[in-house]
Amino acid sequence: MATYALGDVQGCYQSLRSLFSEIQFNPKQDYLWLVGDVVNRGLGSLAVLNTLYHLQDRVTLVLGNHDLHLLAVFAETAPLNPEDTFMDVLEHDNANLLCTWLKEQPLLHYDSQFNALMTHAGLYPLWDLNTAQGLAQEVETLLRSDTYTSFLSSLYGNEPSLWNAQLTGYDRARFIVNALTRMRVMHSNGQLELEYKGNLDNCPEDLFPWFKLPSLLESNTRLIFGHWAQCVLPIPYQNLYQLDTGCAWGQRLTALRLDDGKVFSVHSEG
Ligand SMILES: [Mn+2]
Repeated sequence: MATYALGDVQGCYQSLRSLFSEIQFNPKQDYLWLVGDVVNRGLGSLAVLNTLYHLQDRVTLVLGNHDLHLLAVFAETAPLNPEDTFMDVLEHDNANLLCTWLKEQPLLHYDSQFNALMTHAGLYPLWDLNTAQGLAQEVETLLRSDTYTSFLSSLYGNEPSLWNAQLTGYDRARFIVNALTRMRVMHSNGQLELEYKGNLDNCPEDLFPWFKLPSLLESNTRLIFGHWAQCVLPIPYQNLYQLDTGCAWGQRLTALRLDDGKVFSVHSEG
């Protein structure tokens, strides 16, 4: 029995199969964690989602920005973008089943046995573990509510950019979602800059990768995330495990075996 955390799959079904083979994944014994963005960009979003749905007792998935975008498009609260590749999900008879399941997934997972925290984009520096858990639950409650389409329609936008515990309503929810699923760099005061999507070397001097600011996470807690393929870090880098190794961009799909820290990866096969 082993537990594997996988980086951003982004609809790359053949790569997922290849990684399953590499880790000799046994669905009767092993468990999978996924850092989110399981769909979009690759050509197999439906097959990936179907696979995870059928493995669901074995799967712990935190939602990424692309997963939320699929939910918003399915709910007809956001337009399909030209580069979106999840039409296969939207057009399938099981679209409702798959999207309903996806909608019930968390935005944050913490496991005390592994002392590991997983989110899509990382941990916002002004939040400790307890705070982040509570805030993620606020969004999960909205996603599971009867008014979730209204929430999804309010999701898009970069403001507010700075956390304030007094935020309320959809502004509060939008900040939480942006911090958990879209964050890459920020100003030193914690103000998110969501437009910078480049690599670490070209990061403007007045901006900092989120993990360069002092963290409120205990240093022995492992932080597992993805989202930023251009942020190339050793695995691990201190207590950070950046697992997005650019599968959607023709690079690699990576898995971390939580039990012993061994890292596996395969070349992207789309
Ligand atoms: Mn992402």
